[in-house]
Amino acid sequence: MVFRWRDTNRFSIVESRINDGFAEAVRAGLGQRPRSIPPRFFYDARGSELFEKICTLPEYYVTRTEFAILKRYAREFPPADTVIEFGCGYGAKTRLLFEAFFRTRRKMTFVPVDISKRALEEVGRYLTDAHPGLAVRAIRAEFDHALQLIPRDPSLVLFLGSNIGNLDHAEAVRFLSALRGHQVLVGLDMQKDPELLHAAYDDPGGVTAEFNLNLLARINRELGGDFDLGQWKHFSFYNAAAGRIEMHLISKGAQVVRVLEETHRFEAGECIHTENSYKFSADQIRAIASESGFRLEKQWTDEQGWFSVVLLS
Ligand code: AVI
Repeated sequence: MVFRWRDTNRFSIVESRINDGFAEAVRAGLGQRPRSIPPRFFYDARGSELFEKICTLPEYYVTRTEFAILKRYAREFPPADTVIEFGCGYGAKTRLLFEAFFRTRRKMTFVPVDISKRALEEVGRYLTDAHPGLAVRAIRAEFDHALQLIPRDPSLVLFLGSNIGNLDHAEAVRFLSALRGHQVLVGLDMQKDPELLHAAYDDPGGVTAEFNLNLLARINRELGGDFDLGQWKHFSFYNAAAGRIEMHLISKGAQVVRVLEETHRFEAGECIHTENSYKFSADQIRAIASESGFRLEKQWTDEQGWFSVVLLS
């Protein structure tokens, strides 16, 4: 008999307020100076696909470095009846972690949070198939909104993949503060040679450029915009003073764009700021932990010190 995970009671999915506010964010972001659109809007179906591709690029050391740390130290992570994960994606890390968790446990609940329904279903299918003692209660929602939907019982929360790096300091503290009472495993990208950072966010094959430009394509698709993608250029650089990679879209020439029945004029070289990706120092990690009301329990890193996984409790 073919195992049909959908027929079991071990997988459920709730969806809530997906892509709430895209039109409002674009209208506000293009209306302000400097112009900016929050990075959470990168992830429509095409954007999620491109991000998966970025994760496999040789230049994007982030994914494989974190994966190696998780693989090496998974047995040291604290056991919990319930594991919640913000941003599970297609779950390669999660699969690895549950292999380790189920060495010592027979029953667990997993609450993955993501905006991609396909990703949640794939993770759910794989994990319930692999672990008969696992129930998956997926939440399809933006992270901020999902904070109100996750279980309150003390759980292990996974916030991996340097997702915390896309929040500024105040946002990161606010997000982590809302998780007090749980133990939180956070993956943070460390400050390092800017050459490595530049390559990771501007790969020669142009995948990151396409990922960035897809935001304009998405505005065209969903909000009836008329951005000419050939007139825009991906630009990223490491802002050492702020400790972050910045991604921008730069107008190649003077142009007029219509979005949501409004006209926007761009001069050559004018840009739209689309993402910050913070890179951390040991001191900054300690500061974020204590400002959020957590103790920095443990820290694991790779041999080069490029990436850290920390346990906050
Ligand atoms: C999802 N996030 C952690 C990625 C990062 O590295 O900031 C998004 C990304 N942007 C460009 N490349 C990858």
